Amino acid sequence: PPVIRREDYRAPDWLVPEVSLDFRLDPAATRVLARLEVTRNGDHARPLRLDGDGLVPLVVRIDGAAAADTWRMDGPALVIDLPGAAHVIETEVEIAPAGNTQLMGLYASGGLLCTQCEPEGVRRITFFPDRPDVLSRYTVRLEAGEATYPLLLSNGDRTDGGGLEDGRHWAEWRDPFPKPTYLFALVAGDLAANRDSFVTRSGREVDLAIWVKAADVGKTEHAMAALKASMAWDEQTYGREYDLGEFNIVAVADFNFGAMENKGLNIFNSRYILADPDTATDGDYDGVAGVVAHEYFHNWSGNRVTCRDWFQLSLKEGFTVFRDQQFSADQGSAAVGRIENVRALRASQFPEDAGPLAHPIRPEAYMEISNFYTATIYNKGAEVIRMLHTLLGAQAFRQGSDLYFERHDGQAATCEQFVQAMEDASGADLAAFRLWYAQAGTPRVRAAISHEPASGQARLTLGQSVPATPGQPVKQSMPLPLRVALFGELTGRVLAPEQVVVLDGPTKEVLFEGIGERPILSINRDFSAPVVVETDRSAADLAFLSANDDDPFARYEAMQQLMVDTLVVAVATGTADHAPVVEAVERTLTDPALDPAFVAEAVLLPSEAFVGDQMLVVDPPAIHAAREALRARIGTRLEEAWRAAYARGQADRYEYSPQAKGLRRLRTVALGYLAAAGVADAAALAFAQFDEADNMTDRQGALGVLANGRSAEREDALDMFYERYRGNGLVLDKWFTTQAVSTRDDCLDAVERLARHPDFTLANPNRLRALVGAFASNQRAFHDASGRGYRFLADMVIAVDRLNPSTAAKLIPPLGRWRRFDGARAGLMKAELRRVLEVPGLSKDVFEQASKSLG
Ligand code: HT7
Ligand code: ZN
Repeated sequence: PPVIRREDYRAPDWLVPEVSLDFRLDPAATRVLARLEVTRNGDHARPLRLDGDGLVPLVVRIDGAAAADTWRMDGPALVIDLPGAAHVIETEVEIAPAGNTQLMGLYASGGLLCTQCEPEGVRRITFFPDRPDVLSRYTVRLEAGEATYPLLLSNGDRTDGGGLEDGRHWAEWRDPFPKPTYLFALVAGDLAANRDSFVTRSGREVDLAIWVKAADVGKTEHAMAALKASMAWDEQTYGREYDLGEFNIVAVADFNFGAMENKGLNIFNSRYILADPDTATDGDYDGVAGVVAHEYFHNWSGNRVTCRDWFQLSLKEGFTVFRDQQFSADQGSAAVGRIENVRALRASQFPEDAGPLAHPIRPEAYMEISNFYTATIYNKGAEVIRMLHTLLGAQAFRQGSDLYFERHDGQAATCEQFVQAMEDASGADLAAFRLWYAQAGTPRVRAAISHEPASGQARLTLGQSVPATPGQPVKQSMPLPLRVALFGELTGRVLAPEQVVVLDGPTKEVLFEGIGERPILSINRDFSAPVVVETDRSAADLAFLSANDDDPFARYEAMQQLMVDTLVVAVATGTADHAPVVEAVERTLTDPALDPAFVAEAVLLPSEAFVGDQMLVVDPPAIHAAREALRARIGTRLEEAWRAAYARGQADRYEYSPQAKGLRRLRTVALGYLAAAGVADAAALAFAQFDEADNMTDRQGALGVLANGRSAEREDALDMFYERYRGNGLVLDKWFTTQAVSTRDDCLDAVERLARHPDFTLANPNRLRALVGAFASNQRAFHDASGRGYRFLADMVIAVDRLNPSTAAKLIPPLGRWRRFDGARAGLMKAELRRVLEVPGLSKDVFEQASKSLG
C-alpha cells in the first residue's frame, strides 16, 4: 500500500463551500444524491478528484447536464475535468448499509442506520474530496420508512420535514458551520430521548437530547448530567460556548471506538452513555462522564478549529484529552484522576513508544490513518499539552488557547499553529519545545541528590536521554519540566518547596541552599513530564515519601517504585525482602487522614505487564509468581487491617458519591488481598458480596476475586452472573473480560472455550475487545510458553480482518512486543505475525501493523 507523507501535503485543488446530500434510506439499498458547489482553489488546471471507496456512479451531472466524456474513474476515485472557476456537480450512488461490517461509512446497528465518517468514511457514502481541509456547509435531506425509522437526525438544526406517500417521511437538517467530511453524520431509527436544555452564558437556550432504545432511557441520567456540566465547564474554563440550537447524542451498540464528535450529533458506543447502579461500575460511570465531556469539548477543539491533515490528529485529540482530564479532575478527586491518567499512559503508551510502532505525536508517514488513533496521539499528546500548561502557567495558557480559537475559528489548523498561538500569547520561546511534536520515544531522566552538611548545600544532578525509535536513531534533548521538592529525612519537613526545574539539555545541576539535614528527593511530582525517572533512592527513602510526601501523585509513585524494585529483585534472584513494602502498605492503609479512593490506588501492586516493562527480558511466569507471593505476603501480614478496610466499605445501601466510590474501591481491593492471603472465609466473603450487592461495582469486584480462585463458589457466581445479565450486551462483556483476565493457570483454555460460546461474536467490537483484547493484556496467559496464546490472537486477527480491518489491526500490537521476550517466545510471536502477513487479501490496516511489528 502507498505511504502518505506529511511533507507531501498540498492544499486542495478544489473547495466545496456548499453541499446538499439527499438520502433515500434503506438498509439493503440506500440511494445517495449529492450536489456539490465546487470552486477552483488557486491558479491551476488540475481536474476535480472526488474520493470514493467501493462506489459506482449511477449519475454524474455537471452544471445540470449529464457529461459522460468529462469524467472518468481513477481506481476508486471519480475524476472530472472542469473548465471554469466554479461548478455544480451532482452524483448519485447506491450503498448497502446492512452489509457494511467495517462500521465505517453508513452502517446498520441493532435496527438503526448510522454513520461513522472519521477518518475516511464519507468516501464509502458519496463521492467527495474526503480530507479534513475541505470545509463545507451541509444541507441534508433524509427520507425513510416512518414505522421503522421514525427518528431522522443529522448535523446542525432541523429545518423542515414531513410525511410522504407509502408510509415514508423526511426531514431536512442544516448545519451553518463549515465542517470537514469526517464530522458529517446521520442517524435513522426508532429511539426514545432523555430531553433537557442548557442556557448558555449569553442566554441562548440549547435543546439537549440523548437518544437510546426506549428501555434504556432510565440509564441516561449520568450522561445528561455530564453533558450539562461539560457545557458549563467549557464556558468557565476556556470561555467556549455551544453554538447550535440543538445538541443530540445517539447511543449505538456496534461502534469501532468510544464515541464520535460529529457536529451537533455525537454518536456514542452505548457503553459510554448507559449507566445505572445495577449494570455499570463506578469506573463505567467515570468513563461515561469522561467521554461525554471529551466529545463535547471537541465542539471547539476539533470542530470549530479542525485539523489541516491527519498528521495533525493530536492537535484535536491531545488537546481534547487534556481538557477532559482537567474537567474530570475538577469534578472528582484530582489526585486519583492523575494516578489513573498515568497508569493508562504507562499501560499503553509507554510500551508503544518503546516498540516497533513508536511514532511522534505528529507522525511523518502512514499507510492507513485508522492505525494512528493511538495512545501516543491521544495520551502522550495530552501530556505534551499539560507540559505547555506547566511551563506557561494557567493564565498564559488560557491566553494562548483564546488566541488559538480566535485566530483559527472556521479553519483547518496545524500543531505548529497551536504552538505559535501559545508562543505569541505568552511571549515564551517554545522553539525547543516543538521537539515534543517531532521525536518519538519516552525520555529517561537520571536524578541524583548529594548533600554537604557543612555548607548546607544540596546538589541535584539531572541527565536525560531519549531512546532510538524506528526511523529516529539519534535524538536531541527535550525540555522536560520536572516538579521537584526536597524533604528532610530527620524532621520530615519540606526543605525546599516545589519548583519547576526545566531540564533542557543533556544534563543540568540545581543547587539548593540552607539544607540542614539529608534531603530526600521528590521528583516529577504530579507526573509533570511523561518520562521515566531513574534515581538511586533507597527503599527507606521511598517508604518515607510514600508516607510523607505532600504531593499525592509522588506519594503513590514512591510506593509503586518500592513495589517494582522489590518485584524486580524477586524475579532476578528468586527472593526479596517483602518487609519494606508490607510496612509502607500498612502505613497507608491505616492512615485515617487519607482518602479511601487514594488508598485503594496506592496499595495496589503494579501490573505484571508493568513489571515486565522494567526488565530487559520479560519472564512472565516468574513475574507472576513473584507478584503473587508479594500479594499473599501483604494479605497475610495485614489481615486485620484488610478486614477493617473491608468492613468499613460495607454500606447500608448504594450511594453515588466520591466518598462512597472510594470506600467501594477499597473494599474490593481489601477482598482481593484477603483472597491472596488464602484466609479460610475469602470465597464465602466474596460470594456474599457478589450475591448481596446492590450495585455492579461490588458485584463485579467480587466476581473478579472469585474468578481468580478455585472455590466452588466461583462457578456458581459465573453462572449466576451470566443468567442474570445474558440479555444485556454491555454487562455480558464484563463476564467475558473477567474470565479473560483471570490469574488462573487454565485461563487460556477458558478463553479458547469462550471464543466458541454462542454469545461471542466477531462482529461487535465491544465483545471482541472484552474477550480477545482483555486476554492479550493478561501477560502470563497470553505469553504461555506453548505459543497457543499467540496463535489464538493471530487467528482472531485473520478472522476479524475479513469483517472489520481497523478493529483487527488494533489487536496486533501485543504480538509486536517479541523483542522483549526470550528467543523461544519471540520466535513463536514472529511466526504468527508472518502467518498473518501471508493471508491473501489482507487489509492495509493489518498489513501496516503486522509488517511494522515484524520489523
Ligand atoms: N475522534 C473520534 C475518533 C473515532 C474513530 C477513529 C477511527 C475509527 C473509528 C472512530 N470513531 C471515532 C473519537 C474521539 O477521539 O473523540
Ligand atoms: Zn477525541
